[in-house]
Amino acid sequence: MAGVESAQSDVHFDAVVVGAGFAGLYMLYRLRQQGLRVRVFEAGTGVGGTWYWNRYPGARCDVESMEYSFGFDEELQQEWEWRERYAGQPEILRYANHVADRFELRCDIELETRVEAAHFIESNGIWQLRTTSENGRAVWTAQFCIMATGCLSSANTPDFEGLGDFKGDLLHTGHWPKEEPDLSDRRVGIIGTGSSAIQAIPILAERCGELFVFQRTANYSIPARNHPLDPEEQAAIKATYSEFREANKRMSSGFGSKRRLGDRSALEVSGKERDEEFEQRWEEGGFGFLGGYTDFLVNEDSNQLAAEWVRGRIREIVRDPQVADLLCPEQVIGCKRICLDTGYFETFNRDNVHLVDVSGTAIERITPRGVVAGGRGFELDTLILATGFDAMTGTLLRIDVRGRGGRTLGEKWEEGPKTYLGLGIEGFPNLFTITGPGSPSVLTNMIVSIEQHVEWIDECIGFLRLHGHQTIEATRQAEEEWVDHVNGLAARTLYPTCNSWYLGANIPGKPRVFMPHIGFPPYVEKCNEVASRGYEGFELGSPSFG
Ligand code: NA7
Repeated sequence: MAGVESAQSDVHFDAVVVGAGFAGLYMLYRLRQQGLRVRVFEAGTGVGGTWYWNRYPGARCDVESMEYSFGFDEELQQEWEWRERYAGQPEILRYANHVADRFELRCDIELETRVEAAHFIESNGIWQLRTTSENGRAVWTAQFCIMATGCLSSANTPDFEGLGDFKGDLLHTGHWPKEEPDLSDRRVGIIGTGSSAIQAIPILAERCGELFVFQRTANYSIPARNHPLDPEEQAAIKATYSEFREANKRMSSGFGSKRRLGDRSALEVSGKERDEEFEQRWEEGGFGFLGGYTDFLVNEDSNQLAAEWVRGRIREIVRDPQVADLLCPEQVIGCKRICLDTGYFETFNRDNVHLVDVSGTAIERITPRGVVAGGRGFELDTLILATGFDAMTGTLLRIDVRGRGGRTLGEKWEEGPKTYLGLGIEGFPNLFTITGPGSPSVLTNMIVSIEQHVEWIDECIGFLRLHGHQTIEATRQAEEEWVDHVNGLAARTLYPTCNSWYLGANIPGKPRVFMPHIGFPPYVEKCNEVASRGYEGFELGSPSFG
């Protein structure tokens, strides 16, 4: 990037943060507390990250609101009143804005500013970033570059033949317009049946004329049983909020400590006992459904018992047996992230909802007037892509990130992402990734993982400054061992058995590598150990950079 290298820096900061979602907001807050000059760049017109972009009808968090919220500030967690068991997108976005206002963060955030490139300049050991905004291009420099770019922030638009020719309204759940599109009496098609589609479909079906759901893979979904939060229940949690947060951090996924966890294999109990357990958990709703037994994600026989039980429920709910069959997933349950819904399967009993199976035939092409699939044409006024994200690495790789010797991150990650702890990358000194690949991130309550990473990075930078180190960089050996460790954990589970976005399998050509680290508590222990040993596995540069 000779252009950037030769360009004059507009302003120099101690640290730049890319993204103003929850990770970027908290990172800014922490670094400012230790006196750093920080600038955050955000492509959106507002803060909130994933909750800014994903405003499709029905968008809702699948982790309960009393848990999916910051715990770093006692006053903040006491004053904010959540309205529902699972908060909807508008409420979470209000919360993100409240955090930005409450801690006066906005003055250090550049909105509508996209980071195009981030290059490490070896001669003076700084990062140089190129941004574009309405005001044109700008160049910034900083000692530390922190990627708070989120795990699900690069929307995936499949390369459907003829997509550009479609004459109706084309929407993507991950880039939903701020002004709600009018769907009344319209013929609407939605491609995809992942979490976004499963949340949106029941609402779209009520709003539109006819709804055509193009399904490639049926998905498991458990009722969310969302409901207004009982003020007494909320007050009870708040009375011992810190203890509640700590209990959640001891859970493998960083949430769900309220729910009872089973301590046996599903194969060790009678069919009757298992049915009762499933029934009770189905009625409770939420991810706790798979918590009754210990081995669903490691033992295929055990997994099949849960999978078959859910398929039974789908067949009970959906009146047309052929439609019900198509809606019954075949893969391991929990292998793809389980969805939580409100009336998803029931929606297929409506006369205006049509399920189109594209598992064998694929979407053939998009025409100016609709979709052709399985040799049939479907005329549509609106086409919605609910086709997910280039998860965990997509956003980082869309930025022209270059480390030592001008090596691009794309080159470094050609065979899949390689990081140390999901926090640092060999060859990219002073670059941190919040909830990067190789960390628990998407297998946990994201806010808990964000807090843990932000605090670790903040303390690390504090340590470097205190001891006069100019740089920190993961060693190749530590990184290789970490990648092997993360792969090894996944290989012992059923996760690699299906085409999930955890594996990158939803994106054609993406290396098939299981990206998140399984298990939050041992991960945190490792991070703390690394720090307490003077950042073991990292090389710390001396004050005179060379
Ligand atoms: P997901 O879960 O990745 O779902 C995307 C859906 O789109 C899924 O059903 C895909 O089918 C389908 N898809 C993707 N590409 C195609 C093509 N080319 N043809 C047909 N169908 C396609 O994304 P979401 O946005 O729903 O959810 C992402 C996460 O956000 C979710 O896990 C929560 O954590 C929140 P496939 O299954 O690949 O056959």
